[in-house]
Amino acid sequence: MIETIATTPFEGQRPGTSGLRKKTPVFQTPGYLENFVQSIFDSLEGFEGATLVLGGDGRFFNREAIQVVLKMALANGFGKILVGRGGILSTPAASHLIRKFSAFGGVVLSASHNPGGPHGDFGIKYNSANGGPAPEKVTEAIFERTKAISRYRILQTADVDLDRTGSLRLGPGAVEIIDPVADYAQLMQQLFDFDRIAGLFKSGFRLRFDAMSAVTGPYAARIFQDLLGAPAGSVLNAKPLPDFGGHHPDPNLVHARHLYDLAMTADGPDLCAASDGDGDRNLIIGRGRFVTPSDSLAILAANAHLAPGYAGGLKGIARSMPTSRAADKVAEKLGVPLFETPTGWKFFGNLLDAGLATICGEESAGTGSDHVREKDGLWAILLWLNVLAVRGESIDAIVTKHWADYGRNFYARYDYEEVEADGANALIKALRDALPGLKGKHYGALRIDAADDFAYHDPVDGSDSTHQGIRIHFEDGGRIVYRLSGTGTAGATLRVYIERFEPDPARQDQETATALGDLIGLSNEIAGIAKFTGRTAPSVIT
Ligand code: VG1
Ligand code: CO
Repeated sequence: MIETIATTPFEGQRPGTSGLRKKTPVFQTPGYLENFVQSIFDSLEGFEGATLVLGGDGRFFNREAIQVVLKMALANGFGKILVGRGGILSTPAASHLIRKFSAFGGVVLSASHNPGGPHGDFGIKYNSANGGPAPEKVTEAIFERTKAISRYRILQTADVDLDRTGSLRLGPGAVEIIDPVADYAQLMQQLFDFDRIAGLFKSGFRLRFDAMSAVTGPYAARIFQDLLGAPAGSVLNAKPLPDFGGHHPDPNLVHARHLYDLAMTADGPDLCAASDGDGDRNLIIGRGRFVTPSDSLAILAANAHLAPGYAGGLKGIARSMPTSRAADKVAEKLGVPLFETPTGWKFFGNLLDAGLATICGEESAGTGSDHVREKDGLWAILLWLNVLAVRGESIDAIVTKHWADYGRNFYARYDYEEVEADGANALIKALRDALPGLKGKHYGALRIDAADDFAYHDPVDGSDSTHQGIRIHFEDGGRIVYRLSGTGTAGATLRVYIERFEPDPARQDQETATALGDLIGLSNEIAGIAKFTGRTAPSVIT
């Protein structure tokens, strides 16, 4: 039976960079999840009888939320809900299923790389029929709706057994529970040379992939160990746990430090890798060589043609604005366009749909291609494996050769987490106000060449997104970017992105902190970080 339940709006249900993210107890507030889900459905048109893909990263409250969303989706008129067994779907796998089964869209429950658990974070986002995160036009409509909502619809029925695959009728529609891995694994087999990669493992190549007790475990175990023959033990923490086993599933040098330490030992694995809570990020560390996500994007773009799925070459490369410009050099050499978009995968969707770009990436450990409409952690690792299998060289050798050919973009991101929102907003405002006077200013040997507040004009749908981050360019090719995070759930997080180009191979092996030293100091001076935030050091450097 379909029930209509009266409700009143909750404040602050505005989706950020990637959906709505809040502390778990907020989502557990009666009506909170329901209001947002109803607002999604109220903002969509024409889904009567259509299919909705539904899954999440397995974190605490995932199963309960899955039950609510599927009962609401059926009550609102969807015909069929395709759910990953156990409520599990990685973000890229959900994107693939939406496309493969021509679903109307999908709901992904995840707070990605944020910690889970009763005191951690929870999140939800809507993806459109192309498999990608809903564009700003839709997320803003959802937000408007949350402010006016007065009722939601839900099916009154017993919970569905999420652990048994198969179809069942439920109320006016149907639910189908599917293996979360099978379709995704099949797609990977189409894109990459699995025989060749299996040969690499047979020859003794050693991989350590840490699923961090989050969603990628079942995918990685099936693909790396069962299909490609990597020995048991290659995949660590493979069981998704509601609290991620206490791990913070953010694949960076802080939370995956143990992988870095392992990769830096003389007899360490050839490749250490990890993904995040929902499986869309990737960390790549070769023996003796950490690969920055920006470099990884550039190197994968330069070598993608070595994998069967990209043998025809790339149509274009897209990167988010703060991502280093290493990929620009590759696009230039390949003679393909380079697109610079605001932060967040939703801005790549149009470019991919229109066939303008093939590979996309972000400095935040996100890389992907037109195979889905999300970034894809395991895809990036498989493309690396395919490249390694063909080239027969180490990661270190491939990276250093790439720098010698294209130059090196030294790069670091400084995050000042959970600072007071007022101070952070004031800092950005002060920078914005100072912009007109910055050009031509000298700081020691450095001179500002250009400075602006990044705005993006989407070449496909003509939409404009303004205030996407303060960019300061220096005459020698260096750059500092400032923006506020749109994924946090407490206070504000200031991100400072620092980059310098080094064309001379003799100077490419410096420590990043040394190569960027003067710019790092300057990033404080120009923005008054200590003054506005009270912080003299970042919380995390990646
Ligand atoms: C961060 C990253 C951004 C990424 C987003 C979602 O956003 O900087 O590049 O797309 O997270 O990633 P922000 O607004 O906090 O800087 V995921 O893996 O959390 O869905
Ligand atoms: Co993620």
